[in-house]
Amino acid sequence: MASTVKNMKSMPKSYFYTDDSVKSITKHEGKMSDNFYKEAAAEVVRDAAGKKVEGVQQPATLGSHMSSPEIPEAEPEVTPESPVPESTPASPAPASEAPQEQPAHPVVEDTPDDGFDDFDDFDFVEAYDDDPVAADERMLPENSAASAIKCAFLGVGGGGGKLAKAFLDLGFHKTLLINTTVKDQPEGVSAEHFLLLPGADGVGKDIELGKKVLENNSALVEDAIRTRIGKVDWLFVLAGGGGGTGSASRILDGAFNRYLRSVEAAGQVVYVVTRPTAQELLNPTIASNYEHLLSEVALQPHIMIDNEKQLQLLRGKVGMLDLYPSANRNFAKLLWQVLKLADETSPIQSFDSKDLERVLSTTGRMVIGSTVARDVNKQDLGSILYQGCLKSSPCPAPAGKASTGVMLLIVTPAMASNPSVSKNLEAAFSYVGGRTDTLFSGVYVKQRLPGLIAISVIAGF
Ligand SMILES: Nc1nc2c(ncn2[C@@H]2O[C@H](COP(=O)(O)OP(=O)(O)OP(=O)(O)O)[C@@H](O)[C@H]2O)c(=O)[nH]1
Ligand SMILES: [Mg+2]
Repeated sequence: MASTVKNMKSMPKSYFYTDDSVKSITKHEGKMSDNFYKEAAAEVVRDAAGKKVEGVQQPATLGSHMSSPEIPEAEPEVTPESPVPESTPASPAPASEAPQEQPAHPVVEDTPDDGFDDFDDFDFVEAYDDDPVAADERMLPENSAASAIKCAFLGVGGGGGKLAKAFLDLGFHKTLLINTTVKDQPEGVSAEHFLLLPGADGVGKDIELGKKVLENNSALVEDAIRTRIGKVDWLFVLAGGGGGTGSASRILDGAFNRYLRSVEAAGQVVYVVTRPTAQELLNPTIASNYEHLLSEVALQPHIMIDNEKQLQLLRGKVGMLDLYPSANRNFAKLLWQVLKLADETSPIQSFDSKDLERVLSTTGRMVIGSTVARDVNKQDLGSILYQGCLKSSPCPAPAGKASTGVMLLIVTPAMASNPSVSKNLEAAFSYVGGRTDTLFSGVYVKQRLPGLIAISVIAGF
C-alpha cells in the first residue's frame, strides 16, 4: 500500500473516503460532467468492496488521466445487488489485484418501499418558480441597458428597423425588426431579432399593400412578440413615415395591445415615427403615406422625429453615409437617458418611474431634446435650457402648451454645492413649469460633464 499512499500525495485532485462517509472532496477544476459522477459512483462501489476485503483505505480517482495503478480504472467491480450507475457495465471485474468476488455493499441506503414516493410528495415546490423550467429558446435575452420601465422596441419597415437597431446596440435586447423583405435587414442584426412577414417582397411605398400584409400577419406578429419578447410593460413602435410598410404600422395596434393585455402590462404602446425630409415630401406618395401615418398616431402617445431637422443639425458634422446611423444613435441615446435617469436615485431631486410613466402615457405628440449650458451663472438659465432643448431636439417644435413635461438637469458636484447656481436652477424649473400643466423634474450629480446638461420631454400636443 506504500505506493498507493505515495500516489495519493501526488494526486491533488483526488478525493478520499472512509468506510462511513466521504471525508473530503477537493475542488474539481471546471464543470463536473455526468461522467464524473458516474465514474465517482462506480469508484465508490468498487473501493468499498475492496476495503471490505483488504480492510484499508484506497484512493478513488477523479478521471481516467489520474488512475491509480492499484485499481483498474475502466471496469468498476460491482455485484448484481449493488446500486449501479446507469452506464456502468455490471460485468465482473477483470483479473487484477482487486478481488474478483465482492459482497453486496450498498453505498446509498435505499428508502424502504412504504408505498410513499417522497419525490412525488414534493413535486410542487418548483411549480411556482419565477423562471420557467425550460425557457423558450426563441426568447430574446433581457435588456442589459438600464431602464426604469420594462420595455421593448419594435421596428416596422426599413427606417423603423434601423431606428430599432440603434436601441438594440445600446443593450435593449428585447428588440424586434418586422419587415416584408429581408433586403431591409440591417447589417449586424441577427436572425432572432428579425421577423419576416410573408406575402410580399417589400411593398414599394404602397401603403394599402403594406396594410394588407401586416394585417394578414397580425397573429404572427402577436405570437412573435409573446415568444421572443416575453413580458414587458411598454412597447415602442418605430416606423419611417413615407414608406409603404412603416406608414402602415398602426394597423398592428390591435395586435400590440392584445399582447400587452395578455401579459397584464402596466404600460402601453408609444409610437416613434419619422417625418420625411423636405426633398422626400415633394413626392406625393411619400407625402400622403406620411400624412396617413401622422393622422393615425395623432391620438396615441407618440414621438415625431423630423428627418429634415435632424439631418440639418448633423450635416457638416458627419459624412453622408453616416447621417442616418448617427441620427438614430443620437436619438436612441437621448431617449435612453430619460429611461435610465428615472431608474437612478438623486440626493437632490429624483424623477421616478411613475413620473416617467405619466409622461409616456400622455395622449398626443412628445418633444424630446437636450442641451448643454457651459455658463451656469446666467440669470436667464431657465429660458436658455428650455429653448436649447427645443432647438437641438430632433423633433419638430411643440405646438401650444404641453400637458406634461419633464426637465432633468445633470450637474457636477461643484455646481450642486454652489448657492447661486441652485438659485438659477430653481428659476429654470419655474420657467419650464410655466409652459406645462404638470412638470416632473430631477437633478442628478455626475462627475465629468462638459457643462450643465438639460434633458427635457414635453408631451401632449
Ligand atoms: N430617422 C430615420 N429615418 C429613416 C431611416 N431610414 C429611412 N428613414 C425614413 O423613412 C422613410 C420611409 O422609408 P422606409 O422606412 O425605408 O420605408 P418602408 O417602411 O420600408 O416602406 P417600403 O420600403 O415602401 O415597404 C424614408 O423616406 C426616410 O425618410 C433611418 O435610418 N432613420
Ligand atoms: Mg422598405
